[in-house]
Amino acid sequence: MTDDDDERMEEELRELDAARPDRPAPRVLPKAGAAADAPPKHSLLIKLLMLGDSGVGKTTLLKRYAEGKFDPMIASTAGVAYETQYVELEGRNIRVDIWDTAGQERFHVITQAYYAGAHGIVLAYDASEAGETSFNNIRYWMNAIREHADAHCVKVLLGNKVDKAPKAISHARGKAVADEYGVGFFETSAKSGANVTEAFHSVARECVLKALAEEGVSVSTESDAEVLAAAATASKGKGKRCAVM
Ligand SMILES: Nc1nc2c(ncn2[C@@H]2O[C@H](COP(=O)(O)OP(=O)(O)O)[C@@H](O)[C@H]2O)c(=O)[nH]1
Ligand SMILES: [Mg+2]
Repeated sequence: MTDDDDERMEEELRELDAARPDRPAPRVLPKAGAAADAPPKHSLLIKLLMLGDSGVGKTTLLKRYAEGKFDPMIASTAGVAYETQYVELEGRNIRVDIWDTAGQERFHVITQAYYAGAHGIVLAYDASEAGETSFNNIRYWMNAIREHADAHCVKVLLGNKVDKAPKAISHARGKAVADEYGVGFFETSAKSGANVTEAFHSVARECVLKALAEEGVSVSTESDAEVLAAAATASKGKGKRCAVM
């Protein structure tokens, strides 16, 4: 790397730093149809984080989830740093804030502040032919998560761009890595929309169940009860990881 490269990188990092989640959150505009200045009431706030190599489709996935559309021009824009969704999960109105790494991942220098307070992490790789490196880097990201994020943070692995042929990373390979790390796994396409909502809701729901377990709220179905019991055991003696409001 030349001094020029160093300077350019530092400059770019300074700009990217402005989008860090520990900065005051930008005002969230109400979705179409919602009354201005009246965002839906929520009883739980969940913070999710998008991680993975540059180009795997994090920003596009977030756009697809939050706005229901595929925007092929997204890479040429500054990107979205933050999206808010209001969803009903487990009978509660949940506010889900999703932070996008907005370029930092190119330098693999995502700061600890970025991970701080995240209840859930959506880690993505590109399952198409161009994505082999992003798949191999899952280990790098898992190590970074172990180092910087809360130990009980919920994680989900996404093999994205499954619409794109030829596919290079099979479902079995993706699932094997997810199982190795004990995290959920979805094959997604931000282009077709396949599994995108399911993936985000799965991680958000697990965060909600953990939060409710910490509140001591009981739930009805057996599988929920199991998740709650596991979450309660895991969280014994730990601080709250979901803001209960
Ligand atoms: N075919 C296909 N292209 C995608 C998909 N998701 C993202 N892309 C494209 O991949 C490129 C990188 O996406 P972007 O969201 O900027 O990736 P990021 O760097 O991880 O945020 C863009 O050209 C997207 O249009 C997908 O599911 N299928
Ligand atoms: Mg991006």
